[in-house]
This record gives sequence, C-alpha cells and structure tokens, in this order.
Amino acid sequence: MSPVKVFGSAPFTNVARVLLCLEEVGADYEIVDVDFGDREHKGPDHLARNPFGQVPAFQDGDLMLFESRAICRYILRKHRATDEANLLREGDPSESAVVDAWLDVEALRYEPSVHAVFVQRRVVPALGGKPDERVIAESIARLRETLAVYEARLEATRGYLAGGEVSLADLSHFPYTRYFMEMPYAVPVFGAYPRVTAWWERLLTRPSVRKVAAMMSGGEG
Ligand code: GS8
Repeated sequence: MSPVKVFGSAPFTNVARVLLCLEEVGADYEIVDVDFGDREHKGPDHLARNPFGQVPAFQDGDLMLFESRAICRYILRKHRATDEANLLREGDPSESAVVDAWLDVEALRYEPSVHAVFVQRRVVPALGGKPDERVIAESIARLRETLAVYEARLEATRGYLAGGEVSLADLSHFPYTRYFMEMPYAVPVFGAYPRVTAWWERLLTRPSVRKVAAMMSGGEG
C-alpha cells in the first residue's frame, strides 16, 4: 500500500500536529511540500485538497481530508492497533468525551491566544510591520487565565489534561507551544504555573515530539 501523503511542511504548526499523530502510531507517510512562495496553496490543485487553501491536506488513497485535528483522529482510529497510548481513549465513551472536551479547549481557547502572539511576534515583522503590543498584552492575559485552569486541572489529574495518561488533547498543544517557548514571554507566563511547566517537560520527552520538534526546525529528527 502506498504511504499516506501530508501536504505542507513540518514548520507549519497545523502540519506538525498531523506529523505528531503519524509518528505516534508509526505510520508510513510522505510529505509533499506546497510552495507558498508561488501561492501553490491557493491554486486549483491544492484547493481541491483543501477548499480553504491552507495546509495541511491529507490523502489516504481515495480519502482526502483537511483540518489537522480531524486528520489526527482519523490516523489514530485507523491505526488503533499501534496507538499504544490510546490517545483518543477509544472504546470508552466517557473517557473519549473528556479527551474531546480538552481538545476543544486547546482548539477554541488555548490556540487563539498563542496564535495571536505568534502572528504579532513572527508574522507581522516578517511582513515588514510592527507588532501590536496591545494585542499581545490582551492575548497573554487570556493565555494566563487558561493556564490557571490547566494548573488546577493538572493538580487534580496528576498527569495530563484528560486524565493520568497522555492523550491527543495534550499532544495537540505541542506545535504552537513550541514556538511560544522561544519567545521572551515563555518564562514569565509558563514559569508561574509549575504543574503546567512539568506537563510541558513530560511532553517533550516523547519520541514523537522530539522527532517532530527537529523536523519543525528543518532537521530530520
Ligand atoms: C488551520 C490550518 C492553517 O491555519 C487546521 O488544519 O487545523 N484549522 C486548520 N494553516 C495555515 C498554516 S499552519 O499555521 C495556512 O495554511 N495558512 C495559509 C492561509 O490561510 O492562506
């Protein structure tokens, strides 16, 4: 069987999320670069893969998918046999509902704050603009509120967001947090939450995370 294809490259956060899931289950995959410089992501071939003209897109035979978290769920369900951590808690409706809840927290609450800081610090200057410090301050304030909830949650679970063991909800935080940790806000913001910091350090010890971190930096892992 030919390997699945991931369209986009590892430094893109939402592509990295998919790569993390593929690495967790040990699936074979091929990365197909999409040339943003040439606006290939807005061309007809790529729009047929992802109608929003974004990466990632994902192909498994006749199946074409977009939205990184949906792609991850597909990968983990398809490869349930090699998903040793059972990252979706498949087979237990109440446990998998808790994973879903924390995945939604990541997508709908955590990511928007971190993403806004990322855009101001990385994207705006790269386009020749000046970061909007007010947007950064408001986003950091929202991030702190979210992390205070995480701190209490991690005290209760003594491990990870959806319980005592790692799940997709935790791993899904990795790509944006990795970039946030390179910014000057990382120490003051995360440093205020020792359980969140310990949780992050535990995530960094996973082989899938180490490999994708290296790929995001342009290395092979
Ligand atoms: C977001 C994809 C996305 O923003 C997902 O897959 O989870 N909710 C989607 N992709 C970005 C690159 S990664 O940060 C992208 O393709 N941006 C180009 C554009 O929007 O034109």
